[in-house]
Amino acid sequence: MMKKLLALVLGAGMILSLTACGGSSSTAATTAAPAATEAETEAPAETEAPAASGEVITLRASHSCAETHPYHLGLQKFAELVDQKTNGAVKIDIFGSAQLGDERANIEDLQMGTLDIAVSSTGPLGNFVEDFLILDLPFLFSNYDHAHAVLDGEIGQGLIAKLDDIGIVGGAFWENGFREMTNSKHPIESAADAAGLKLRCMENQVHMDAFAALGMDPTPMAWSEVFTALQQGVIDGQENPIAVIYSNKVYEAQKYLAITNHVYSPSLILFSKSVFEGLDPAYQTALLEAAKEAADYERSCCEDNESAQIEEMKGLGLEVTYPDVTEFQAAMAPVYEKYAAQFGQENIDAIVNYAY
Ligand code: EAX
Repeated sequence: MMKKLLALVLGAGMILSLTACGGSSSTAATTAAPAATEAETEAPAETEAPAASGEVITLRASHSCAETHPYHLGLQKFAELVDQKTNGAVKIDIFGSAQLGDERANIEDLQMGTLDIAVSSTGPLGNFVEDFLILDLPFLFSNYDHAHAVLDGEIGQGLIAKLDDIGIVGGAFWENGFREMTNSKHPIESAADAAGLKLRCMENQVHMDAFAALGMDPTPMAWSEVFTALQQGVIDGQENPIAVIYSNKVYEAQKYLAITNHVYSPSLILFSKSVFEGLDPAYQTALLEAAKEAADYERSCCEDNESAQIEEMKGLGLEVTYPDVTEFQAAMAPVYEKYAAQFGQENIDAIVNYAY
């Protein structure tokens, strides 16, 4: 089974096509937002049900990546769809680069109702809903199709339903992507080369256990602090999907990129339950429909440019290696043993063997 995963994971890493994001995304939704009324300029972003007067409702959406990253492009598409579905009654203001806080802080603010919408990787979610941690097991997903089938099917939708218990409405699974390793010390050609590196990781216990199993020094850190920490040499490296490495210019602070595809990282578009339930039911439906309809576009923005972005970063001086991940997978045995006891082997097998 694990060998099948290896072949498919490497296949996923090698055959990504060079096509642009599916369709163009309008920036209208983020530039034509109506002049904020007195009430809107007085944050917090708590949003009440629409007044009979047809007043425009403006919801604030946060994410932690650059404005060229698929999270931002996906939110622009989402805003366009919401505008269409509500005949202009609901506008989305998008705040990228962690202007409204990092992913974990955004999740807390959604719970409190002080933030309306956030796009976040599922990495921090395991601190709020432990069941999400199963998705972070290394080499769990064989390729993008496998991941999408699991997440958009009963397993993923079952996890989304659990967000209700923590005051959040899950809109839909979007994508972060297969995660790769960068560092400033030396090329990673084997698992032995990874050992000893001080690697920034997300605030996620499964990731920390996985990198420790490789003999690395996992250092959890909010994403907005990483670039400076890399520049200062506080950490040797980090790991993220190509779209994050490229759009956040991580290559300017790193010398080496290893294509390991060691974890598939989903993301989610999330709504504050208190804000969502305060909206007209028709607007609630519009938000959920738009979240799902924007998913394919956002995923294509992650996947379709990976090869071209890798080539461009090579041209900018990044040295790229393609290590044999068999050793990396073998090192994960104790991590799988630990989490089989926590999540249930049958639940891990259900994902690994999911028909797609
Ligand atoms: O969600 O924290 C991370 O490494 C995330 O992958 C990134 O912020 C995109």
